[in-house]
Parts: sequence; C-alpha cells; structure tokens
Amino acid sequence: MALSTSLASAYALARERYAAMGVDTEVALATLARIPISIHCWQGDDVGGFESTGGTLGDGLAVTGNYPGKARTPSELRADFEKVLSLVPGRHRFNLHASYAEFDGRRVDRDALTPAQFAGWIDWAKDQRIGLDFNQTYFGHAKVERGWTLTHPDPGIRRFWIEHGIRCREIGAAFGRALGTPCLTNLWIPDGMKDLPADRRSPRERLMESLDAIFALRMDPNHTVDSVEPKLFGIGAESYTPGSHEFYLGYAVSRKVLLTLDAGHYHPTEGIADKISSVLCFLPEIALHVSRGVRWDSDHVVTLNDDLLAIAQEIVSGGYLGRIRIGLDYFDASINRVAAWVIGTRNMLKALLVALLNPVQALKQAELEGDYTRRLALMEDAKLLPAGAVWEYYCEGQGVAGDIAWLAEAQRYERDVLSQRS
Ligand code: RNT
Ligand code: ZN
Repeated sequence: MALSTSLASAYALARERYAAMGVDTEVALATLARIPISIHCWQGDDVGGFESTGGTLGDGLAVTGNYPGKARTPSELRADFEKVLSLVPGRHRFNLHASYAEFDGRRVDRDALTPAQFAGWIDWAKDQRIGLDFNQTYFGHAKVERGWTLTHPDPGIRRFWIEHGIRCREIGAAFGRALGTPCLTNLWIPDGMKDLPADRRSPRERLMESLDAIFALRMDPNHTVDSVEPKLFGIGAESYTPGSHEFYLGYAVSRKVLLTLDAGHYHPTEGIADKISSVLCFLPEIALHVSRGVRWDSDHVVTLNDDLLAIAQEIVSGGYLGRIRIGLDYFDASINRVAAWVIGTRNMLKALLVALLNPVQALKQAELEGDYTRRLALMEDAKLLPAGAVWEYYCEGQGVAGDIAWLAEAQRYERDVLSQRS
C-alpha cells in the first residue's frame, strides 16, 4: 500500500529522532507485529454467554450499562469480532469462556462439556486464522451455591466443578490441536466471603485439593497450558477469598502451572507491573489480564495510562516477550462494544510500541554507571518522542485505519449492523 506523503515524512522524521536515542523503529515495529494479544470474547455480550443456565451473572462479576446492540448469538459475536480484527493491526487470538458453548438443541451441563459444543468456534477460528484461548466458567450457574464452587464444603458440588475444570482442559487441548497453537486455559473462581470468615484454612485446603484433582492429568503443552488467576476480593467477597495472591503463587510454583496477573485484582494502589520480574524468577511463563479498575475491580476499558505503560515497559525491558501471554479482561456495556474492544486492544498495542521505542539500552547503561541524573533525564525526554507517527505508519502498513479514522468505521458498523438488533 502506498503511504500517504505526510505520513511517510512524519515517520522518516520520527525514525531519525529515535535513531539519535539508539532506537531502531523498524526493529520495534517488526517485534510489535509478532506479539499476539488474547482478546476476550466477553466484551461483546456483557459476559452473557449462550447457555441460559438459570444462573445470573452476579457470582463476583458485574457489568453496568445497557448500550444497544450487544451480540445475542454466537454468529453475531463472531461477526462483531471480525470487525474488531479489521480495526486492530497485527494477528491476535480470541479468548473464550466455557459459557459460550453452542448446544444445537442438545444441552449438556458444565460438567459434561466436550469439544463438540465448541466446533463452531474452532471452525471459525480456523477460517480467521486465529488461535483460541479458554476459561472455565465458575459463575452464572445455579451450582455456584452461596458463592462457592471449588471450595464448597459439599463434596458433591465440588465434584461437579472439578469435572467442569477437567472438561475445559480437554476442550482447551482440542483447540490447540485443531489450530496448531497452544491454548491457555485459565481458571478463576469467585469463591469468597462477604464478611469475616470463621475459618480461613478449610476453604483453602479444599481449593488445593480440588485444583490437584483438576490438574492431575498432564496435558501436552503443545496443545494447552493451564493458568490460575488470584484475586484479593470481589463483589460479595469483600472480606476473604481463598484464591488469594499468595495461595495461587504458591500453587503455580509448586504445581508448575502459569499464574495470571489481573490488573484489577489487587489493592487500589498496587500495580501488577512490579510483580512481573518477581514471579518470573520462579515461573517459566505467566499470563496477564490487562484491565482497568476504577476504585475497585470495575473492569473499565483499558486506556493508555501510566499503569498500562508500566506493564508494557516491564514486559519489554525485562526481555519477557516470549514468557508472557498478554490477554485483556474488561467489559463495558455503556458504550459501543465493538469500539470498546478496539480502543482497549489498540491501547495495549500502543503501550507495547512505546515500550519497544524506549531507549532501554541507554537507560540501563546510565543506571549501571550510577548516573541517575542521566537516567531520569532520558526517561523524561523519551516521553515526548514521536511515537504517534510510528504508530500511524504501523497501522497504515498493516492496512488498518489510523487513529480517529477507525472510529468512523466502527460507527458505520454500528449504524448498519448493531443498531438493527433489538
Ligand atoms: C474476574 C476475573 C476473570 C473474569 C473473566 C470473565 O474477576 O478477572 O478473569 O473477568 O473470566
Ligand atoms: Zn481476569
């Protein structure tokens, strides 16, 4: 594609400016083009899924807003996501939840799911040439009794959810086999206590046993890898969660599964960026749920803020690109959902680009030499370097609309497709 002249000259100037800082923009862009983002399916339909199990979302999750046009069927969700893919540069993945099963008239409960209920998703992913990731769904179901699943005191209920955990790992493996790219199967449970527990120990010990039963069977890592996702609190679980950070960190390290760090799952001023290089001392690989909490784990659309830039910077400057599976986790039902998807994904990519354009070598050198004045000066001066011109050049080269321009396309889709839905 021929570049517009003003874009080409803006990029040429940017390239020179970065070169003067010892940064090669071409290398940065080639690297960025190879980073897949695992984009969550649940932004498209407010975490609804397609099962209608009699459960309500609740169970530790809340979506607010009633903007019109949400996807009501798997084919609508797929169509909406195809639109998203056309507005985001690079090649990405789709992250499904078990509640997005398709039953074709023969309903099965969550403890009996098989890859058959996901055949439509696999065919579509093949067609789109994208990989799939997966999640057990431990919410929105009548058996999330008193808010408990894998930690429930009743062994029958625990067994049901253990079976679900195992079935989902098998489905994840089927995704990986069919698509030739390993699926991340991520486990999060809402279990917890609204008020002060009398017994913090037993639920944790039950959780450990339940998880051991789920992960007992080894799976080929070329097909699926497992991850566990801690959370310090939740709606209705304000006082205690058995699956806390320490619990799952210990579990992941001792059982050799991945740990998923969700940006919204910690105390309000506690970021996940600084955790990355610590946990990667002890785990070969981790996963991220990049999200944005506002006052609580509210899962707002990811914006290009300091937290996001810090996460991207840690991934890049730590040399961890091959060891971190970057996924998104947010759901806003108060704005156009396709646009919400696009904004958050483009922001993740922009943050990675800014990190890739950072004069990391020069910064590390200044630090090694103990020249902290130079380190701070470089860090600050790098902030206004023309990353925007590099981003626009990248979008155009990838055949994707640039900033502002993409919105017109999303609005056209809203007018022609989304607004026709009742
Ligand atoms: C909940 C967790 C979890 C969910 C999704 C829908 O707090 O972050 O990852 O958001 O599985
Ligand atoms: Zn999450």
